[in-house]
Amino acid sequence: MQLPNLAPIPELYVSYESAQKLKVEAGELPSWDLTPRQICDLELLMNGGFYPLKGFLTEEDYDGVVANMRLKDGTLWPMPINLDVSEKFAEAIEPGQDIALRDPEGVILAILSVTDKWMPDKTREAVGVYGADDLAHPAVNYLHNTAGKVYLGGPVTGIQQPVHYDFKARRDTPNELRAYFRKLGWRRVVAFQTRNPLHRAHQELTFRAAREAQANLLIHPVVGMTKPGDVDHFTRVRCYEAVLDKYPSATTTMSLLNLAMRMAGPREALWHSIIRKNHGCTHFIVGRDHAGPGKNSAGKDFYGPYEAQEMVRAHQAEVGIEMVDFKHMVYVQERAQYEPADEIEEGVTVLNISGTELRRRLREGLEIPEWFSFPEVVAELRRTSPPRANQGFTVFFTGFSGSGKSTIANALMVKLMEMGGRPVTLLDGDVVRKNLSSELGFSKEHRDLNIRRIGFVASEITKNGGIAICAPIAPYTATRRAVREEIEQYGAFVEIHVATSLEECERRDRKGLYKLAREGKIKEFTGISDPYEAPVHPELRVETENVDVDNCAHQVLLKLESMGLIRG
Ligand code: PPS
Repeated sequence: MQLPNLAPIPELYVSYESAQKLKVEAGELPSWDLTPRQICDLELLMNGGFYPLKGFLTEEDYDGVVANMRLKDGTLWPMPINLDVSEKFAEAIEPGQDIALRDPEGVILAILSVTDKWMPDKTREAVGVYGADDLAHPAVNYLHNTAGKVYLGGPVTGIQQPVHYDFKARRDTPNELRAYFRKLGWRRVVAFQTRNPLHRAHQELTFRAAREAQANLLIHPVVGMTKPGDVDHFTRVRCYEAVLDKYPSATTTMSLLNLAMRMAGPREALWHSIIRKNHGCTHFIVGRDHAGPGKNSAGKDFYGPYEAQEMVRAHQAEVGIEMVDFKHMVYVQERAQYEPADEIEEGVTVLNISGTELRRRLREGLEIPEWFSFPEVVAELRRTSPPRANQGFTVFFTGFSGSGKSTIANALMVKLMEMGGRPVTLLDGDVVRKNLSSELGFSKEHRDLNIRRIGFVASEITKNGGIAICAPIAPYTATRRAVREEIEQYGAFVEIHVATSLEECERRDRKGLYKLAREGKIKEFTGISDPYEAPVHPELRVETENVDVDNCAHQVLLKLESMGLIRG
């Protein structure tokens, strides 16, 4: 293998003087407020992390990437990097025009010279890039439910780096890392990509990988966007810092990568290896199920366990980085050390704690042994993930108008308040519409906005350790799912389908609304003239016909207890 070329990699930034001038001129341009994912992509485009890309993909490059991982000129590039925008914004934009790209505070980071504007076929993108058009894949879900409908492509002129206030000293551009390696004389560097806290097994496998490659080690965790539900990056970086002390500082360093992951398995592994090559690394560790998105909607893995390794191995020469395969390490009790699972003889006692088991132990406040992790890491994780019974959570009722949601939610609130311990807030459909959403009607757009607002408030309550009880109709699956994802970053989301049939709700007609809806006096009425998508897998379904309210609320309490959210 060739020694690395650690010369600076091309960046897309203009000089300081030009940037000042451009910033003033760009004030006149139409401007696009970047989404969190786009900010990550833009940062790596501008600093050379995505070299050789010079901007957001054009339509031809995008087509090539989706179909066969190649840009129009044949360069290997596995991941579409697009500027997705709303149809409304795109209406006023034509190829040939420049637009200013701004961060959420309105700071202009770059100018995009639009050469292409098109409506992508998202199903084709999902199948081509992620392997299936299945919403259980987080990136496919993002593609359909978060990303804008129109893509803009063209070269980017970088004005300034996105601003980070956290862990500044730990963030490096590709050129900063290249310069660091040059300075220390590190000619061989093996990169370890991670989105999880590091435990003893990781330390052992990275040691071994570095030894095998006779290389220095770069711990290169992703702090941009990872898989929904992952440990937040603040906690992780504190954990990494604790573990870093266990490595020899002469041969190991750590740097944070502001990448927005897609969880695209094999394609993602290849993309990661190109990014590491750009950061001056010569070797890259790829494990079993690298960047795996979990199970598909049929309960099967999206990718085979070794597909990512096969993909990187097949392209390593072209990329110019060597793959080091990540051994699955297990603890051998008799020898009190970690060893690769495939090298262990029969008859010895092998110990292992899976990610799921670790989360369970944290959730339930159970012991996490020292052979598994470092006490500093465990203490840090416990600080952020107190046992479930002390965490905030959201109970989200959904069902037809008049199904009994509000009544059960009220009873539940009183019961939880009687138990004490955490503040309880009820976000009832009717009450929310009088306050938070008073200007909204019942179109799909307005209902979604209403539910998103409820979700936002509930996620804040959950994050801060309270209990949020929501009781809107929430007729759309995708919106409920988006709210679930937002809340699950901070605590449990317990969806309760109040499954009273439409006939029963109409028979009860407690507010007289069904009659009016039948007469056409209320338009877009759920169940009568507007859809209701019943949840397929709610945490609990309650029937209210022939069951009293107290009993329904009690069923919810039992569910919360079985999930460890309240103590019995
Ligand atoms: S949604 O779809 O989740 O945004 O609806 P939500 O905020 O829960 O509001 C539902 C309450 O508004 C009253 N109402 C209607 N419901 C459904 N469709 C139409 N067109 C409509 N117009 C008014 C109704 O009283 C609902 O209250 P609940 O408590 O569900 O009976």
